[in-house]
Amino acid sequence: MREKSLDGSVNYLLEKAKQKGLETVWQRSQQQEPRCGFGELGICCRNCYMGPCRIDPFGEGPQTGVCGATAEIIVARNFGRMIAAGAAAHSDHGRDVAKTLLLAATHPNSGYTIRDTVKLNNVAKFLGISTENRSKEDIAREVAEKAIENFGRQEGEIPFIKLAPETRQNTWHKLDVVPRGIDREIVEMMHRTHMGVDQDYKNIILHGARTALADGWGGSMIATQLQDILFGTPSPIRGQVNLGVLSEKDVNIVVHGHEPILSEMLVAASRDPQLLQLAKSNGASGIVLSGICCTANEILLRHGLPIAGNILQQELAISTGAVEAMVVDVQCIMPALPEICKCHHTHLITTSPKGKLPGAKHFPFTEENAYQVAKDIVQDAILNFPNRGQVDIPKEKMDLVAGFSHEAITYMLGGRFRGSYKPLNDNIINGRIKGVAGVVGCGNPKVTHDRAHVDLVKELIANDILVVQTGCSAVACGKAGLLIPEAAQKYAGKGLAEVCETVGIPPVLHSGSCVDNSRILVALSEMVKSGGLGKDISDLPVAGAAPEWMSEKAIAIGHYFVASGVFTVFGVGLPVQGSPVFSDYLFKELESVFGGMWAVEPDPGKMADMIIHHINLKRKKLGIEKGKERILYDMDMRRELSL
Ligand code: SF4
Ligand code: MSK
Repeated sequence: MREKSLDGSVNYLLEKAKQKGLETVWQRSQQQEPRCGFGELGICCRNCYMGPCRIDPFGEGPQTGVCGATAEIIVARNFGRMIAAGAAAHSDHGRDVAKTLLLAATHPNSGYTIRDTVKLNNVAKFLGISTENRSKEDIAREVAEKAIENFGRQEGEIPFIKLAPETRQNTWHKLDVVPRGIDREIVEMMHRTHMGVDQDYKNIILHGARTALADGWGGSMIATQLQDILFGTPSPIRGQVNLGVLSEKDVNIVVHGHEPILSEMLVAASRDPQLLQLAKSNGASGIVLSGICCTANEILLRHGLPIAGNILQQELAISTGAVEAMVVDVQCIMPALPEICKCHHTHLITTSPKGKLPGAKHFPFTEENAYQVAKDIVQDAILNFPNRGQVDIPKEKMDLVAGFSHEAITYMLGGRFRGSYKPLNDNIINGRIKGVAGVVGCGNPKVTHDRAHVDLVKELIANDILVVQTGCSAVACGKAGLLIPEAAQKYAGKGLAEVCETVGIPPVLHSGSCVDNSRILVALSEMVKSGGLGKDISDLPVAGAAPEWMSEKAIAIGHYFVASGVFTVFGVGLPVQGSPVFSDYLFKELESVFGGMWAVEPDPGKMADMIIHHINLKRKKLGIEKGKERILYDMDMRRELSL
């Protein structure tokens, strides 16, 4: 039988859960076998009630739905709706961050402050907002208002596309896919895919690009940029990862979901002296705040707080019996959590009006009452500590370094005065680094947990490809010990290891949460602007991958990478394969439209081969396939240059 996880702590707790008769995502996944083939291939439609309809993939049964929709129309509509849902999730996150920035700017007692004024000024200047002789609050107010405008705008263009190289912007203009307003593109996708509207799969996927770009260069970009202003731009920081970060002697609060608006306040509340005293008087040594999923990445990047695990570990964290409260907001929270909490003392706490769970305690969290609610939640967890029963925390935990924002990478590569991507480009040109791959995305119980992430990344770095990560993929590789500088010597090829050692970075850079994929877009744009590697993102020797994806957000991310010119490979499978016409379009023809295209390959070894082949092809096109022997600038030489 296929092993459930690469992670020993997961296999251990799964065995324990089985003995206790607890059900987890793995059992439920097995119960779904054999899965509906029509659904897996994307060829079922229930967009109207003349259906549901399905296409026979073997060509013997119906080849159209009742309305006459063909396989390619059905698949394209389903794909378009996944993009819309993913873009909506990221963008609604961005909207809440923009509203929080506005609150911080206009209500000094809200508990939120503006931590990064350098970033505030940079974003303000980019948006054409004057910063001369103005208070940071005044500037932040205008930045927030301008950001909020992007959601409801009907005409015009979202401003952040101007961060992309000019050639890329021209492609988008020619194709007429520059997003106007974020909400507008999502609504239009839902309209186009309603029964009887857009019947041209190529046209649907073009609007899919506009919708996805509204996420990557819009909603997600706003979330990342404004979170940095509010909570600080990440820079390299040490932390720890895996279920072993849960503490036997402390109150464990696990925060799970996506938006740092909540977790930042919980961080502050967990350090409140009165609450720490209360923890002690209830028999605990202190309070440990850790995270699951992208909220975990947010608190790690900005505070060095530990990560308990990625998406598939949410139930297992509770099954340790050591979690007093799991506090959730939005996205990736399994509806199964209340059931597993019933067998333990853990309080499941919801906080968002958008995400409630029957059986959970609800603490209504608004940006205006944030700190008080965070304190109430921490107090609730502390008072639950004496109810703890038997505790079984696996030993596994691993050190990691995270926090590689675009700004941090610039600084590390070029120093304070000459920060730029030029040293990276130089090392790509001289062949020490062959290229860059973004490896991101979720976990999926259909495949061995963490294995595809780790195997793929190991093979890429062994072949001198620098890896940039976000989301649950970064957590998987963190657990496997790939996010420490020492990993360069152990796993990376000679050239990459040399560069990592000189600069002092791991061969795998953790850049943040799912919305922080926008950091990768900015990094790619900077690589183009730094020169020597072509004029467009599609010229760069780079690729993207989501080896264990499951979320609609991953589809939106995949499509904005493709529309930005990046070759992007997904593992597990893709619900488009029921239409050979549509699959051919995504996997072959789309490259002639965007310079980037989709691919699907569940085997991580083959996925690595595809990425390496693609990167080599791009190197050849750039005329750098052999790599010119260039001087590698070490820190001293760069310092000299800066003087
Ligand atoms: Fe069937 Fe067409 Fe209705 Fe879809 S939109 S359910 S294919 S009739
Ligand atoms: S949390 S979207 S499972 S990466 Fe961003 Fe992880 Fe995927 Fe959720």
